[in-house]
Amino acid sequence: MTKTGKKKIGNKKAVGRNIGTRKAGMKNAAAKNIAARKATQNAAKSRKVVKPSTGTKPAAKNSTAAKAARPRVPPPTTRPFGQAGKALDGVRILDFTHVQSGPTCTQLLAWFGADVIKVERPGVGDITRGQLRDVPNADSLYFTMLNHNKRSITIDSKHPRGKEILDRLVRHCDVLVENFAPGALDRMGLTWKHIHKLNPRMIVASVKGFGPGPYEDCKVYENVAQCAGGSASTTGFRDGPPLVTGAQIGDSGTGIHLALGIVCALYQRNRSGRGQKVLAAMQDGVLNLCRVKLRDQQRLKHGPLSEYSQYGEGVPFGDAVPRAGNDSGGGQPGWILKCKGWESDPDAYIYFITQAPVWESICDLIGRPEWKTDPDYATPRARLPRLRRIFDTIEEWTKTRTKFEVMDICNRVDIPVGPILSMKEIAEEQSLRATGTIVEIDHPTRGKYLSVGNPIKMSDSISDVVRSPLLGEHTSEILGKELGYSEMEIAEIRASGAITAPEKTKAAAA
Ligand code: CAO
Repeated sequence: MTKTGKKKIGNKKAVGRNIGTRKAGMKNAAAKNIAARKATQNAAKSRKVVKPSTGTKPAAKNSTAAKAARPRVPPPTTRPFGQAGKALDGVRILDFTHVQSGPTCTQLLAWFGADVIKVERPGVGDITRGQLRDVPNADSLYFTMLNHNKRSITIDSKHPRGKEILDRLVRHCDVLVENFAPGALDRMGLTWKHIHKLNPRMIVASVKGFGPGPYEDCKVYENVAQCAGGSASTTGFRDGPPLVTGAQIGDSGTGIHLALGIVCALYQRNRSGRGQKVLAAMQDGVLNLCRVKLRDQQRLKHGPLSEYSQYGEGVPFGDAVPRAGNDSGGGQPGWILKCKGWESDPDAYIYFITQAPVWESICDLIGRPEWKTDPDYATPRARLPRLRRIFDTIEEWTKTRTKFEVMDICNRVDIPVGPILSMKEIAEEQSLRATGTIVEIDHPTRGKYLSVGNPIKMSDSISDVVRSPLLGEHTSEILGKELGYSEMEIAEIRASGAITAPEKTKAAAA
């Protein structure tokens, strides 16, 4: 516990948690959440508008000139916190995405209030609906967790009437988002030229595996991108093979990049009136997230990378950035250390950073006060060749405490540490529930499940998580209400096979 009685996770950040005191953690976190919301509300109420200086004598109060000079800033909303509408209200997305990268992007936009219309192949839908299924005949978690807050319409994009509906949707929407294999959108007839002719304001946003170049025609999945973007070669241990990471930096990471590109294109459209193409290549997205390793690649020319533990171990560097195990990516050495129970619990570990400003506290904590003045240990530079010995010594101490005890003790004296939380622990973490980062969703065919809510919190655009749509759930609604087809026309379209599964697909799916 801290002096104020709040539990902390990570340096300085107060977040309720800890298996043993989970309920208290939840109460603290929930109370904190409510208090933060109230504080923001009050701040909004008392916010003063600073008038720009005109350089002339201020006009008399309440004069017509003074009123005209007042900047037109809407008053703070009187609606309940976060209910003043959503950031992307009014933006319509024609969502042609599938699998993970594209759906991550459109789900984010939907959380911010965009109307996302997901187009799916009749009878089949996004392939992930049926992949990694845990509940028979229900949409998989793979699908449901990536497609919240969207509507689903089924359209055969290669059927003449399907093409006609798509043309109407292009006219109706602001953004088309897709992550098909290269060339697939063009083969559907939805070339940039065709789209731009129908709707010059439309933004066409794509995820592809690679940008223009030798690999531009390749199909790409997550791990291919992690390897081609430089992540795998720099992940893992020096004496082992390259490793991919569990964080989906290729798929979800690129989806997030694309979402930013779309919002920027919408902003630019306000000035230019035109749509534009937005491309996020997975290789580029991964590399962007690995930029510190390209930094290190260039530093190599000027000498060994002294913060990598191989430096202290006397292992020479080659001509490319090596895998650095659990070395800290920044200038403060860190490592993963065993905690009490590590023999049976694969996650009884903690990340421990020997941050220079708190070195003396670390020495006291681990019973090595003499290291505070010993010239071999007293300075960061002196410690670099001795990191292995230092971490082994710290580990002797961490092994006597649980990871949560280590965290509590270290945070009291500002030592940055992080427990290795299992997915089970995260799923049970009440403070994440209180902030809406972990949410429980009810689904008509699969029942209740946990999902990750919007990790980006905005005070005026709260993201409620709405269950993912069933395949084609909104087909009639979109055709009728959005696109203006009459009931008779919808019946004709249905009979044409443009929005329904061909008989053989139905039979195969059954
Ligand atoms: N009606 C009719 N046809 C449809 C349709 C619809 N509503 N929706 C899709 N299709 C068709 C496409 O037109 C395409 O047909 P053609 O090949 O005849 O043009 C076909 O379905 C398959 O599209 P695809 O090639 O994109 O799909 P795939 O399963 O073969 O490949 C993937 C999947 C992900 C490798 C590929 O889409 C890709 O490389 N995408 C770009 C990179 C990316 O986003 N990767 C991340 C995926 S998440 O891990």
